[in-house]
Amino acid sequence: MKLDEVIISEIIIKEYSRKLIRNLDLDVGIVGGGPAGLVAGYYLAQKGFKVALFERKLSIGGGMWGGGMMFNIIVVQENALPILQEFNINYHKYQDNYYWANAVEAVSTLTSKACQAGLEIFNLITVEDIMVDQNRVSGLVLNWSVVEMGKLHIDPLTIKTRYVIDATGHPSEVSRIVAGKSGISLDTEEGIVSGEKSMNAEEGEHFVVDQTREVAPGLCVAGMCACAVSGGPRMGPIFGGMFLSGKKAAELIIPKL
Ligand code: 48H
Repeated sequence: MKLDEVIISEIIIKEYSRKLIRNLDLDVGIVGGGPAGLVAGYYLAQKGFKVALFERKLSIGGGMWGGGMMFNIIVVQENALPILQEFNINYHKYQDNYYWANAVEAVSTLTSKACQAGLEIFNLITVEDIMVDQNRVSGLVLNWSVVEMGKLHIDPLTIKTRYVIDATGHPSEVSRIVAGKSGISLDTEEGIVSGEKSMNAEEGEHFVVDQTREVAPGLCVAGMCACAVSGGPRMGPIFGGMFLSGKKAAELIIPKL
């Protein structure tokens, strides 16, 4: 049978529109498709929650593709190995407590397993604002990333969420929006994003997991964003803390849904 170009277009337009409509009202909306967001999405989807992840860029994976300084190897410490095992990501021992994995395999496998668990991923979409209802974060305001890049004056669309996970990494974009314009103070000393501190791998890796928490009603932070919001150190290209933080975010939210 001859292939019809218009049917191909029709499938894409209809099925993407259906996917978008299915996700207008979510249990959890995750902002950012780095390691923390992907791991959180996997564990939430696996438990059957309606969860979608929005990523500004074309590619999912955030800062993990490039390992350290574009050497595409990641380092993972012992206590995060169960997560690599859960995803079936290969790893190798370097010495006690230092393991390494292929960054490309890690990103692609996390992404694949999260999709297969039921996480809906929307790339090329930027979260530009949030919705607030009765002093609680209640939704996300979305626009195409090219609208932002092209500085086009085009109004966004919105989706409802019971919880939002800010997994936007170093810039902690959603938390900054909440602190800056929603009228809700963050649960930090100053009520705003405290700001990330200089590098300390040992402290940073503990801090990121400890400070994965609900920082405002309806808003949980995970990954590098948790360090930035609560004022912890960065840790460089060791990724165990990002994986553990993503898992903790899912575990914190699940009993509240
Ligand atoms: C849609 C957005 C928006 C937005 C940002 O940076 P990431 O990889 O974040 P984590 O926390 O999962 O992992 C951090 C890790 O990659 C890292 O940078 C480490 C360990 N650094 C240590 C150090 O010392 O430097 O991913 C965040 C993602 C990115 O892909 C952004 O494009 C995306 O979030 N994003 N997506 N709407 N408003 N803001």
